[in-house]
Amino acid sequence: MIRPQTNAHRQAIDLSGVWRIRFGDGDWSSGIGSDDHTYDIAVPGSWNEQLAECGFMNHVGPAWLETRFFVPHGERRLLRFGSADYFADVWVNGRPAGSSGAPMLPFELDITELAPPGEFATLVARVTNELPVEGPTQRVTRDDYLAEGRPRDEYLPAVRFDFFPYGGLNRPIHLVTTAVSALLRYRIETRIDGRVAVRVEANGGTGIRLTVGEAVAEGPLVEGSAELQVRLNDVRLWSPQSPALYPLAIELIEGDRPVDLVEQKIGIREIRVEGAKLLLNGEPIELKGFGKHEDSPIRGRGLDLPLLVKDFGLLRWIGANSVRTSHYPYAEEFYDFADRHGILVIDEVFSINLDFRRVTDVTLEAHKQAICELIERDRNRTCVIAWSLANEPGYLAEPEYKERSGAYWNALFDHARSLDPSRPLTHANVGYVGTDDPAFEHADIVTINRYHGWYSEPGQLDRAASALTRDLDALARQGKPVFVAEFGADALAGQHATCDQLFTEEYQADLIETYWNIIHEHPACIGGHVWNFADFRTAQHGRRVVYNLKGVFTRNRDPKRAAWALRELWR
Ligand code: GCB
Repeated sequence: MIRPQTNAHRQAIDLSGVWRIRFGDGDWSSGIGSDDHTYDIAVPGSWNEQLAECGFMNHVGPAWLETRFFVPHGERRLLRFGSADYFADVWVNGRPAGSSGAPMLPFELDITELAPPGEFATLVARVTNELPVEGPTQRVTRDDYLAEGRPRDEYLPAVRFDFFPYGGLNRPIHLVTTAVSALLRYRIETRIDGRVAVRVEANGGTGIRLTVGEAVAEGPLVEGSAELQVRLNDVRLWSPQSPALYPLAIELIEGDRPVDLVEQKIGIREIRVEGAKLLLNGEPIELKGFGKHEDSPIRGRGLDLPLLVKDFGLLRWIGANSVRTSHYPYAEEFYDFADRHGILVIDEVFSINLDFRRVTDVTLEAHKQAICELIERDRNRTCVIAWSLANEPGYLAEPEYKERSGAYWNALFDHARSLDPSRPLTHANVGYVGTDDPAFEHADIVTINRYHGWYSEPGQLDRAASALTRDLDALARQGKPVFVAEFGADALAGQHATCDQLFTEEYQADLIETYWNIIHEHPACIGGHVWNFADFRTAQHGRRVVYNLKGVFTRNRDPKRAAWALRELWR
C-alpha cells in the first residue's frame, strides 16, 4: 500500500471535514438519512467527546458515518483510510466496497467500479469500537468482570486496558486516483556505507527509475517486480543529533515515459544489538523518552496536527530522543515528525494485557496479521528502531501465562523476525509476571514496565529503588540490553507536599529522578521511558480522576515539576 500523495501521476484528495453520524445496529448502508438521530461529526476525530452531550461519550458498538465527495477522473480510484477504530465496513453509492484489516492500521479499497468519475458519490462506513473476544487485544464486558470475580475492576466503558476506547474515523481518509499502471508497494533497505536498495512491485510498466539524493539507478520490471540499488557518496548518517534525510523517488516507466511516481524521505542509519548494548550507527545509545498516547481534548484519538507540532517541540525542549507508540500504531503523520526530528520510535502493535486464559489459535493468527500489517506500513521508516509485539501480556498473573505462552511467543517472534530481520524485537513485561517472563527468551531487548513506588511500595522511594535495582540485576543475567519502557507516578498539577506523598508534583518528580539515576547507572540498561508524556483520558474507574495523571505534561501540555526535572537530567 502506498501512502497517499499528489504529483504529476497520482492524486490524493483529503476527505476530512464534517461528516454525519448515526449510532446503532440497523442497516444504513445505503444512506444514514437526516432525521433527529443523525449528528454532525468532524473527521478525523473520535465521536466520544465531540458528541458527549448527545449521550455518546461511552458508546461502544457500531456507528454509521456518511459523507459525499466528488469523484475526479483517474483510471483507478481508491479509498484509503488511515485507520478506523477499530473496524469498519464501507459502502460506496450503497454497494459494498470492502472492510478494514487489523485495527489502528490503514486499509485501501478499490472503488473504481463503484464510483463513476465526474459525479458525486456517497460513502457510508459502519465503524465499531468493539473488540473481538479472541483478538490480540481482547474484549471485556461488564459481565466478564463479575464472572472473573473482579467487581472492583469494573471500568466504564468496559475495557482491559487503561486508556479510552475512542471510536470513529480518527485518521485522514483519502480518495486516491492513479493510472492502471501503478506502483503497488516498495521496500527500502539502507546501509551505513551509503547503499540504498529498493524492491518495488508494480502493476503494469516496463521499468523502474530510483533516485536517492543525487544518485540514480534504472532497471527493468520482471513479473511485476524490480530490485535496484544506488550508493550515496559522503553519506550523512541519520541520528537524533542530526536527522539527515534524503529525498527518495521511485518512478514507474512504461516504454520511455514515467507513468507513476512515489516519493518519501529516508535517512541512512543502522540499529543493532550487541551484547547488552543498543548501537545506533555503531555507537551505544541511551534511550530517553516517553510512552505516549494519541489523546487530546475533544478530538479524542483524532489526528491533531497542531498537537503533533507542539509535542515534538516539547520532546526537544525536554531533551528526549525516543518514544514508544504505546499501545498501538500511531497515525502516519506522527512518524513523519519523528523522521524529521530524529526521534527514535519503538513501534508497538495493538496488543494489550493479553489474558492467556482466553488466548486461542484465532488470537495468534490475528496477532500475526496485526504485526504483518504494522511492518508493511512502517518498515520504510528511518525512525522505527524496534518492534514491540505486545504490552503487558499475562497482567492478571494468571498461571496459564507461564504454562502456555512459550509456544505463542515462539511463533510470534519467529513470524516478526521473518518479516523484518533488520530490527530488534521486544515486548513490554508487566511486574506481576516478574523477571522470568517466557517472552524474554525470544526478545532481542528485554523490556519491563515497573511501578515500584506507586502500585507497590507507595510513597517509599528507598524501597522502590531497591526493588528496581533487584529487577534490573536479575534481568541483566540474560546478557541482553534491558529497557524500562514504563515508570512513573500520577501527579495532579498544582498538588504539593513537603513529604513523599502520592499524587503531588514533588513525588512524581522525585520518583522519576530516582528511577532515572538507577537506569542511567546500570550497565545492562539502555535507557528508560517515563509513563507518560501527557495526562490522558481513560475509562471511568475508582483509581482514576478522569485522566491517568502520570503525564509530565498536563493534557493541555503545561509542564509539571517532573518535566523541569527531566529537562535538567536529559539535556
Ligand atoms: C501500565 C500500562 C499502561 C497504564 C499504566 C498505569 O503498566 O502499560 O497502559 O496506563 O500501567 O498508569 O497504570
